[in-house]
Amino acid sequence: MNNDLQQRYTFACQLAKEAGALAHSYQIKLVEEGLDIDVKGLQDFVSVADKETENFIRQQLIHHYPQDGFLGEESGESGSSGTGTWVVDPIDGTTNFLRQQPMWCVSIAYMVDGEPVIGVIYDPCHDELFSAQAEKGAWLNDRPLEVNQGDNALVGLVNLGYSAKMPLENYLATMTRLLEHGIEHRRHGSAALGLAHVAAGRFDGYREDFINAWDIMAGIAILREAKADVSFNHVEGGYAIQASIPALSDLLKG
Ligand code: LIP
Repeated sequence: MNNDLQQRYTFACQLAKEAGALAHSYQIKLVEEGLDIDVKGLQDFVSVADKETENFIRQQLIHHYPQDGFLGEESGESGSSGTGTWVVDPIDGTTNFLRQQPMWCVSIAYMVDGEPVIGVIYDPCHDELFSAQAEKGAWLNDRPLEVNQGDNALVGLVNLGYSAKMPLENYLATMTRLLEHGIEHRRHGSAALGLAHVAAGRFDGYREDFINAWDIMAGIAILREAKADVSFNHVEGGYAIQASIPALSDLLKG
């Protein structure tokens, strides 16, 4: 299985970059030609770019790994998960993408027995590939990643996500608690990229109280290999996620 996992990891890294180039080409066309956009819900959009990028990823995976299952944000579940399941968000940070902003990425995870064992997050706007394979370390392009293991976060900066599916009070309480402890926050609108940036040391933590599997599973695989504190649990219809340097875990959790 390890050899198969290594082959899947190498394949997923290349696939994420190809899919990222395709999505980026749509974003460039967006400026000149516009895109058909559907509204899935409050602040929840999907465009032909999301659908075509996910279709490209799914077709490549079905061709090379027909025995694997697939779960994508736009097309749902397909195939059997006898060996494992690919979990894909073709464009995470869709709202940013559609407003021609750079904070978006392609997120591809491979899960076995309910656990992410491969995580690949590609940011085409900065040509940054965040990746990990279980027990093989986390990487940003060719640089190994490990989060700050110290017990004093010199300058605390966290990235928060918000979903209208959770009470606004929870989000406001988290922001208030952090600010009262002198911890600054940002909100970029891409969970996958936010999680990858924690692994890269650009943030000390990420928290979102309602999120989907395709937004977080690649980031969880990467953060575990980067020795972050990672916790995620089922909530009705999705997950809650928190990941941070050890020094911030308790404060971020509240
Ligand atoms: C987004 C997440 C973000 C969340 C947004 C949205 P999408 O994913 O990455 O963290 O707050 O509501 O779910 O829709 O851009 O793939």
